[in-house]
Amino acid sequence: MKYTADTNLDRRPTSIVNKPPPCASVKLSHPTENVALGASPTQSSTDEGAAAEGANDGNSDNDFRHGSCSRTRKSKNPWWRVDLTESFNVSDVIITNRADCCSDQLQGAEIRIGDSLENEGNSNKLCGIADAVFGPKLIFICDGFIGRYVNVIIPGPDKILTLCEVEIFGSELEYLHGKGRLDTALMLWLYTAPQLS
Ligand SMILES: [Ca+2]
Repeated sequence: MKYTADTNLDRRPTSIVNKPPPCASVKLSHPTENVALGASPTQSSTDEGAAAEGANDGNSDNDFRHGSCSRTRKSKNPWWRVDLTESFNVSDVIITNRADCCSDQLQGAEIRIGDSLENEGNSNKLCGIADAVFGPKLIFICDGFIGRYVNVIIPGPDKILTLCEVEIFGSELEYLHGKGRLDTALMLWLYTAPQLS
């Protein structure tokens, strides 16, 4: 299983970022950034006006009453999905659970990642299951998962899916296999090449 309960709320590593040299006019994107920000979300139903957008609005306020969480109606197999518009190499997914009450409702939530919309994306590859919800944040390590769609689903009847934030860290495939590598090589050359007079 690739799920861990949260321990460090500010755990995003920064050491993996290759800080661009000051000479660079070449833009090198952060190899892992929250790609859920600005992406288009949807969910199986909406309860209490808590739209899908609450789960990726960049606000991790975990008090549902403050209006920055998504929530479905009590239903069978409720799900939330975000469309990243292109496939990303996902490294990890961090869910902020609601903390004002009902945190255990997230028990059994699954993270699924892939490029298919079959079964609303809920049949895509399984990254992890929240089978022990006891922290304010749930961290799913999904290294090696590639997909355009990231789903959170709670299988079973009479479930409510509330998500105060879903952060998805990953990098463009282009970065790994093409442009990014070229940019890096160019930057290194610019940084290390002798000054031309
Ligand atoms: Ca939010």
